[in-house]
Amino acid sequence: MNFRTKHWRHVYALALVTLTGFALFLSSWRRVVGPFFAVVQWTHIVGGILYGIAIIGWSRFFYPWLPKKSDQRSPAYTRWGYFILIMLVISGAGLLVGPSPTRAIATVLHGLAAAALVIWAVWHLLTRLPLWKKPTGEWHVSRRRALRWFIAAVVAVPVVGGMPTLLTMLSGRLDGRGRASGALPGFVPYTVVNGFPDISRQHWRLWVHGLAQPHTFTWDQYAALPRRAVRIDFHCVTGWVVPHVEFAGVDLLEFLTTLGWHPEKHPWVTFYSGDGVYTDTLNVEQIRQYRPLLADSIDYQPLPRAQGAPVRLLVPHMYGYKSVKWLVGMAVSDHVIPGFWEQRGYPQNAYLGSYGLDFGQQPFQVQTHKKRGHLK
Ligand SMILES: Nc1nc2c(c(=O)[nH]1)N[C@H]1C(S)=C(S)[C@@H](COP(=O)(O)O)O[C@H]1N2
Ligand SMILES: [Mo]
Repeated sequence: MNFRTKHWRHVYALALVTLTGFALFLSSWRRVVGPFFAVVQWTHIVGGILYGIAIIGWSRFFYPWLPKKSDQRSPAYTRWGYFILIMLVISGAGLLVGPSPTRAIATVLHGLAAAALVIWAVWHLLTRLPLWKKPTGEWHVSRRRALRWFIAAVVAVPVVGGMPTLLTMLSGRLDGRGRASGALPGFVPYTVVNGFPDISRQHWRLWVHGLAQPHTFTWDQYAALPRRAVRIDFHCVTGWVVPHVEFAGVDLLEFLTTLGWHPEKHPWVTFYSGDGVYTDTLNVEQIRQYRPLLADSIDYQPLPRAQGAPVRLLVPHMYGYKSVKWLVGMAVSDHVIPGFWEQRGYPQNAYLGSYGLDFGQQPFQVQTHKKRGHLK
């Protein structure tokens, strides 16, 4: 097969996997993708598997190796490209099927390889630019070439735009000391507003509506409540995992029960973020089964601002989007009020495995360490 055909077929396949990958990782893109999140996720996974089989199993037919005695570029150039792609395929497989610690490592490798691929691809694009000019010196823009550059731009803009988020995630994981954003290593501190709300304990209030009478807690009143800690693996639907992380705070079920909650009358609870936009919901069965926390501490430190300070919700064994950050209020109701991501097509019951991806999950178990309710 001719080199050009092979090359472009390969570029289109790669563009599909790259675009869907960044659409999964970047929350700005996930908002656009909305209800098609699962479609994008499966396109990325199935596409990635087929692509992996093609470049590992049939590399000679599928990967655009340069003709042996090419005078254009040294073969090292294409070998590096091949190496990066293999790393992406292997780490992708680790993300898909591994247990949490494997997935945590795979996240870093997948991110590193993705960053390397973007750098490689940008350099590749730039070094191809002179070909716009014909040897005779006149400009040559065929329709096909214009289309290809258009596709390249469509892929490059979001992908290059997503690099800072990717590099932030990687730097946090690699140096292991957290990042400028203040989040713990391994977490990708998402926000759907511009920046992270800055709510001091002094100014923070937690209101509860829908009960016989409304309640408002100050920090001091909240801090006097009985405490509990839970150790979990924190999963985001996008695939990243932070294994063995301990959150501490106030047990939601005990909290609401003490306030006189009648779940048979008002089985639904809606949680509100101080960012003014983000919400999420749980029902009484979910609260009884998963025992969420009002969490103010993570790995024995006060919750960092980027991760929802002073208090966030933490729903163990459900995907991260259920765990509302900068929690400022909750309301009980007799019907469901779909949360931010639920309005955009995510399942309300987001237990791990909702998307059928968590092959390595342990059976669910509530862990309580009554004495370890660290508060600083
Ligand atoms: N207020 C608010 N809470 C939020 C989000 C958000 O964007 N805004 N993102 C959710 C998602 S999708 C995830 S994965 C986790 C990320 O938690 P982290 O910031 O501790 O990494 O927060 C969840 N809670
Ligand atoms: Mo998430």
